[in-house]
Amino acid sequence: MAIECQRRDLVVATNNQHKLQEIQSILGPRWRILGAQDVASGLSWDETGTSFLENARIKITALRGHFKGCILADDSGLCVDALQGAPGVVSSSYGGVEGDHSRNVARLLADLRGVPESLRGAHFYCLILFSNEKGEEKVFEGKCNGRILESPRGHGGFGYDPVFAPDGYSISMAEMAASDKNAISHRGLAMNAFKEAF
Ligand code: ITT
Repeated sequence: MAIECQRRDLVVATNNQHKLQEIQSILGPRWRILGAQDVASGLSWDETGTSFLENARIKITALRGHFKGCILADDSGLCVDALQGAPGVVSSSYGGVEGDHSRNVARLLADLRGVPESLRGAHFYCLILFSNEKGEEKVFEGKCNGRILESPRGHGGFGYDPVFAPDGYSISMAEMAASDKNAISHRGLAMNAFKEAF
């Protein structure tokens, strides 16, 4: 499918401000990134899908009734080997409260208490679903391998960044400069594939 989009406005179907900032910084000034609240104040959706793709489609569908142009949805999460891929698609509510990053991290560390470093492998995964004004879709993916630390480190990024050390690094993602995170992150890789498609 040849992707066509006449405008440089891109609405991202997210209510996560950190994601919006990362996406704006990865795509650069050629694009004006708007969030869900910019086109449909108060809009929310239930992420009831059993896969990243299903959840991304739920986000696009929720926004499509409010915006006819190009929409992009990011569904992402952390998959931990020792937890058989959990929290995965429920990463944002793992600690019991949707979007509460501190609770999510606390539950993850509790689940992994006593698990040695060699068994703390994990990866971040990001699926980007793009829908143009004709409703044509394309998927982009990115993955970042690493391991879960014993305790939180750093204040950058969001979500599980303070407890995730990417492969080849001794620091957490929350200790990295934003540009360094974007160069290796699941979202950075997926968004760069998206960028190349235009
Ligand atoms: P939207 O649904 O509004 O986009 P969300 O934060 O709920 O925002 P997801 O449903 O995609 O987004 O859930 C992703 C969760 O995975 C997110 O809340 C974090 O807990 C975690 N996550 C995703 N990308 C991350 C990153 O780059 N660094 C740290 N944690 C991340």
